Amino acid sequence: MSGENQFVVVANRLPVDLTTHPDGTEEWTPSPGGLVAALTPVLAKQRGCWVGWPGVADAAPEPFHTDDGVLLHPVKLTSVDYEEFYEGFSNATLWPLYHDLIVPPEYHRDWWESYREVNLKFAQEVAEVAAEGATVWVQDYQLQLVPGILRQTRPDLRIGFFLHIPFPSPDLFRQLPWREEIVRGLLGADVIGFHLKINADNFLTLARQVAGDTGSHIGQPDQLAVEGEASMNSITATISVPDGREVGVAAFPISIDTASVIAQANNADPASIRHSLADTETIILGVDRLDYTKGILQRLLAFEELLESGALDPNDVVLVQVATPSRERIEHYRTARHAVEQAVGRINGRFGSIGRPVVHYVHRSISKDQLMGIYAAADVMLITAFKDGMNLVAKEYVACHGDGSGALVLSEFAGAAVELNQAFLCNPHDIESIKKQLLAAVTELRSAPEETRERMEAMHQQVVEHDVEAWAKSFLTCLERHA
Ligand code: ADQ
Repeated sequence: MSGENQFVVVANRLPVDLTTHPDGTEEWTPSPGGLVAALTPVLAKQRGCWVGWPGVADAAPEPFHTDDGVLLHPVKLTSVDYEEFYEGFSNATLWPLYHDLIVPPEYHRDWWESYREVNLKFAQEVAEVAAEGATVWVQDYQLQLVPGILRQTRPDLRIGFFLHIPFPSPDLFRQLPWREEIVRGLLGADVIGFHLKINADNFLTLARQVAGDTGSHIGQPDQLAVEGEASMNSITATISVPDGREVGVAAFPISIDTASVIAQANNADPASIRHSLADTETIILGVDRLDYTKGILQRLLAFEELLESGALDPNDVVLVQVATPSRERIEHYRTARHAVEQAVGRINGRFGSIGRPVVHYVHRSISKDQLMGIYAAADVMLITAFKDGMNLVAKEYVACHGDGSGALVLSEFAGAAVELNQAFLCNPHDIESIKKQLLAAVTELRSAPEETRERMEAMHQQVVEHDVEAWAKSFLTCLERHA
């Protein structure tokens, strides 16, 4: 069983969602999130095949080509798959576990069974479309068993795996009742990539524990042997597995399509956005999927306290919060949204005036052009994620400020803080730290703009030199050399 495609990406979601309108007509719209933003330009360049779910349960559209020449190959998920595999095991078990238990993960055997079955389904679809000897790049936490299944069914393939979210410390990961199966699934790949060295180190430590190399042995002795230390963009650490392969493990920090973000920002009209915000002196911006990991409430509370104490004047600051709807049927997401919307209402009630809210809240997806315009108009980007694999929003913002304008307040716990370390770094678990760094950014912009300019120029240079094409090339070159 093999197909014709030499390069296949498999991800939970296709880069487009199938939307059915009330009159029954169907339309494909871009799907949200960082993985799609990063991989779309890579696939277009390779003219590859993208295997993924079309965003609605029980739909099985035919494969088709995009305008960029990418073949989209939809995988059908039933509504039970959606509940148990997607909302359940992926987003209520793995997501909180991998984000350091910001909310408690739930462990249910039914969800695990569904995760296994759906991973099998994805692997079967890949096996059908991938040519003999093709390169298959498996994406993210929803599909961690796919490398292992493909290794069994299609040993001819070259298999890479990339995790877009953090990999937790082994002490947390060990909570997972199906920890050994997940590790074995990942070890089906030739190369396993993470954003940061710390994530790769966590995985290597875990593999040592599975192998029984340490005091805290977690499974059957598995004839694994771990060699070397993880590094960035090259394979210097390997895990020997029982079938004789050496699996490479490394960090590959993801990035954005910097040139196209810059082009979109250059076409934007930030003056008209500023004007629609009453030409307020300082525009502060938040852009996130509405997810409890992103710390949106904490940022609103910090802003509120700065208004309350008089450190910020509601006449010359405004906070724009774009919060894209996400995973809305999961309880912790509904609770997070409720808390955010309550805070927005309260802050506007306390500090806004008629026709002049102090917080502008948008709870929907907006076009990339609009988003780039808002980035370009914003004076301060405020990112307060409790934990984030990378955070592409931070990189998009600095890409839009090649003129050195603007300031970035960035959580220490976002992967992006490793590369964008000239930002005003804050601890989102500490409201005083968010307040301090937000105020420092606003004050420096107003009183020492040349210093803010230096920071922004350095960060802009970083994203110009390290774009998503470089990221993909780095991963795929390692995969080619190592497999
Ligand atoms: P996400 O958690 O989705 O990604 P992020 O990296 O910030 O987070 O990417 C969000 C993307 O969605 C950005 O490209 C942004 O422009 C876009 N976006 C957000 N709100 C939008 C809106 N309202 N309208 C249109 N577009 C919007 C996951 C991980 C991250 C990791 C990425 C990539 O959680 O840590 O950086 O994958 O690996």
